[in-house]
Amino acid sequence: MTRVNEVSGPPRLAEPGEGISAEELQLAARNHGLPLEALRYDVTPVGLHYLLTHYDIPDTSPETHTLTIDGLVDQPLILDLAELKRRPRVTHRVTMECAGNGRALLEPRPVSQPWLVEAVGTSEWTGTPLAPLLREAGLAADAVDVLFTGADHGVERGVEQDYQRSLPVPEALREDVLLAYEMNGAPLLPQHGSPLRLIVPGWYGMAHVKWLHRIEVLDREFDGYQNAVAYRVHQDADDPGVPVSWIEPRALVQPPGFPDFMSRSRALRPGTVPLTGRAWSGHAPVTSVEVTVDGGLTWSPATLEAPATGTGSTRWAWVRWRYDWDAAPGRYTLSARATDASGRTQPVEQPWNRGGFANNLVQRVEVVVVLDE
Ligand SMILES: Nc1nc2c(c(=O)[nH]1)N[C@H]1C(S)=C(S)[C@@H](COP(=O)(O)O)O[C@H]1N2
Ligand SMILES: [Mo]
Repeated sequence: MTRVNEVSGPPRLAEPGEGISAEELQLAARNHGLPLEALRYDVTPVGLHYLLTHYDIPDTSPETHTLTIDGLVDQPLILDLAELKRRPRVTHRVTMECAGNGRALLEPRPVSQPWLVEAVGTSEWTGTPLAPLLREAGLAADAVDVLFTGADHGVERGVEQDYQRSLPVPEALREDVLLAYEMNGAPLLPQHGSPLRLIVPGWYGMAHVKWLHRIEVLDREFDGYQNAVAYRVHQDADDPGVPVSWIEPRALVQPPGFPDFMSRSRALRPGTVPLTGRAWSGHAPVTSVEVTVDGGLTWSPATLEAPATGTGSTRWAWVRWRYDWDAAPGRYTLSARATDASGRTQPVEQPWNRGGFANNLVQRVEVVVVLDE
């Protein structure tokens, strides 16, 4: 008899020079990125936000969906959506990035969802804070981890599972961690976790569990697949490494000029070119962005613009940067590099890890400045 653990094989590293496979393309077509021109919006329109779903989008219903809070609590709770909506309502603007962003640019390439740089987006998430609910349920003093379970189910490297991720108790009790039921003022769409998801501002995407239906308080560190096996920064499977958590600083360039259909290389006209883009970091606010137009030989400071005021807090949202470039005809490689208040910045040569996680290599944008014909 065939067992479920024979359904999918171990992860693989691409051979030198091996192109993107049909399997990677299949993942990339389901899980799209942010079209980079959408970096122009402070808040990403919902359909332009990147998407990542490990298994299938589950068949959930806002009418019948419930959230159970149990495990090491005095009083287990079961809440439906109407009850959650009657609780205090807050909105946070949060930049979310997949931990695997940039993976396809690594050498050797970990074979998985082949992101280049586009696995990012910023939304206004509305919901109710998690911490008061955990306190109401009566979190035990010896609680260690809080486990979040989604309604989606699949198999990954031979392990059949519901999508589950835990947070250490102090993180779960952070006041800005939300149980969100709206994205940009509308009910969550099916692909973004309808009707309820977790939002953990500042952490990579894998922590923001979609289709959330159970929260279980544990007296130990959760050792399930998505915490203990996947989402670790390590050199090989035998090395436990460190768990992926806070977002590393990154800046992206909003592509200037106009693209070539196939290569997406950019052409633009000579003169003063306002270069702009976004920068973010989960660890600490972005303090500076530098720009290079000569492939990294010289860097110049960009101006940071305060984010436009929206509803709710903006600490967790990307900022816009701007640099006016006096462009003469020729070929150029443009990059922007973010530094945050913790002193973290982006590498020009990326340290490698097995899963391709939490990398934040400086982006390279090839442009040619051409005269009008
Ligand atoms: N239940 C569930 N939650 C999930 C996932 C998933 O596959 N299942 N993917 C995670 C990952 S890896 C990312 S990057 C974000 C993506 O959120 P989005 O699709 O709304 O952009 O959701 C996270 N939450
Ligand atoms: Mo992700």
